[in-house]
Amino acid sequence: MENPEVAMVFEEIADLLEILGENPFRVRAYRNAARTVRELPEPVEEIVRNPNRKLEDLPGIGKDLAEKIRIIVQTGDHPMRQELREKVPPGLRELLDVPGLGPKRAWALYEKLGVKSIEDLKKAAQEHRIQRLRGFGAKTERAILEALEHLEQVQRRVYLAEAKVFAESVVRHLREVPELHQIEVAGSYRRRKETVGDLDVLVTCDRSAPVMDRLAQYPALADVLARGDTKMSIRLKNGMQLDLRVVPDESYGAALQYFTGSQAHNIQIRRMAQEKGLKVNEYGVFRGDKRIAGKTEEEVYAAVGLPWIPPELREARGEIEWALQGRLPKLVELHDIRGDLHMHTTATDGRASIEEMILACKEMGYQYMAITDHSKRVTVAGGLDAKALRAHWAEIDRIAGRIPGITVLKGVEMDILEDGSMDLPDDVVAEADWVVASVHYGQNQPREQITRRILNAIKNPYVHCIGHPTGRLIGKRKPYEVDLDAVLKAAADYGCFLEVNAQPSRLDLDDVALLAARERGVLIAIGTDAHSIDELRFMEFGVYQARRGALEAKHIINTRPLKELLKLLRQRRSSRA
Ligand code: DGT
Ligand code: CA
Ligand code: CA
Ligand code: ZN
Repeated sequence: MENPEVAMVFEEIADLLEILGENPFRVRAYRNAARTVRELPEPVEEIVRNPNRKLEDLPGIGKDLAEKIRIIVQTGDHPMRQELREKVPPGLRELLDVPGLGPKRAWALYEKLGVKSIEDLKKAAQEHRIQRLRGFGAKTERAILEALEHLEQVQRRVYLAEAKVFAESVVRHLREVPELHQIEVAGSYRRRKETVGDLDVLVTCDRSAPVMDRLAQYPALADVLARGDTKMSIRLKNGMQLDLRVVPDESYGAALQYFTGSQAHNIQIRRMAQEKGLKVNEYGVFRGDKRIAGKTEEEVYAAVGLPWIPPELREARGEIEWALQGRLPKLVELHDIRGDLHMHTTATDGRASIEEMILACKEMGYQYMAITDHSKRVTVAGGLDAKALRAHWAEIDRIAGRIPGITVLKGVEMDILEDGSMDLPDDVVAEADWVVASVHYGQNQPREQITRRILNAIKNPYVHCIGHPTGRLIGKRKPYEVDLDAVLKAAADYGCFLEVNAQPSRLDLDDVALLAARERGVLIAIGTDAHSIDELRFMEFGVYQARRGALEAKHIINTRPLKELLKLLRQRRSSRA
């Protein structure tokens, strides 16, 4: 079983318990277990199988949860989930995906209006039956309708991080077939898009039957949807579809190019080919009936007069002009990153101690890192006031002092308050090496107000960087109404940095905003916002997003050696527009 499958069992248990109004601590324990398993760098199955390893060593996993994990891995499910499912109507759980609808409200809608699904919810809202309920009102009803629209647009797509687990494991699984030659996962996955609709697996082989037989044996398979000679489609246990296509070796490059997309990029490529009297399809590049290219992608691009274009750029956003002019960017790579500039510890809502985070960052090979716990406004996360923060920084210095080989910047993620002021006085943040300022409250303010708040932070020279600048949670919460163009302009004028928050559910700024930031000359900091050791590995997803924004190492401040980074931070503090 893949880790996301195990995690999904716990997530469902947590949701169902919550709907039933169970003790929040119990609910939280299952949620944490789901998160721990989901983020493990290795299959939890292997820990179960290895007699020398103990599940109980995982953070937050006690005896009871360990036993549940063993049962899930061995049987594919847990009886507790089945028992809970009998108590809660099947459609009710999906109501939790609607922003602003907590479990209490979902249950109330079910009891009072018989709402049992997203469909029912939509109908009830359209017929204005919700606003008459106690504790709801017309405003809530409107918000629900709006949220439903947003939900429809992004539904049925999974985060890149989850797609990656299945993409890698299916490749590993199929490589066992001796008849297999080449294999690659194309489509949006190869373009490293933030969410993936389905997986497009491309193979070349001696005979397709053994490859397809092997795919039918894939452990995460739920259903075979269709099987022909050259194409097979399956559904995975997480709901994602996977299409397998078998092509001859001489067409591999052409098929890879075709199925990587994007469709918009391919349309431009085909148009260029037509102008040269050529035809491009998934079998090759043809002049008349004669195939002139197709074995490799390089060949295909060369045939239409272009250098190879990195998949992350293939979105018809100007990459073909760049390629024609020989101006393709040299995209940033994961190994260019020298430090992580956003993370939390047990001082606030992180799950690892200062020492554990430092040792883990050292393990990642970083030259430096910044610890950025929350400021006091974030009461739910135990945010720190001036006094607590100073004590925390002293503690960081003390611990970092006995761990050589990595420089630890004393930082803070300071809230930008609802009225536009900062959560900490200037004289306090002046003592920090690195200050990220973020909006966590008042996210629904009108455009002008929320924009002014962020501009205030940009104008404050003690603030180095704006964290998750649009506040979106992919598929769950829309960005703030912020005027991004004004933010980019101010960031450029004042030399303030903007973040790519690398959490798979955030990836904020997004690729389009990053392209604009690049145009404006705004420098970017990639931070994982890690709340545990394992989340430090999210850096990879931040780098993919940066690549989709055409960013090079020079556009990203945490690719710089420590000395240069510190110089940049000093420059920012002495900046005036
Ligand atoms: P997704 O799966 O929604 O995240 O996005 P993609 O880009 O993976 O799209 P998908 O799976 O429908 O198709 C994979 C690629 O195959 C797509 O990027 C371009 C190519 N492709 C698929 N269908 C067509 C088509 O009808 N016309 C053209 N030109 N290309 C297509
Ligand atoms: Ca796809
Ligand atoms: Ca597809
Ligand atoms: Zn934050």
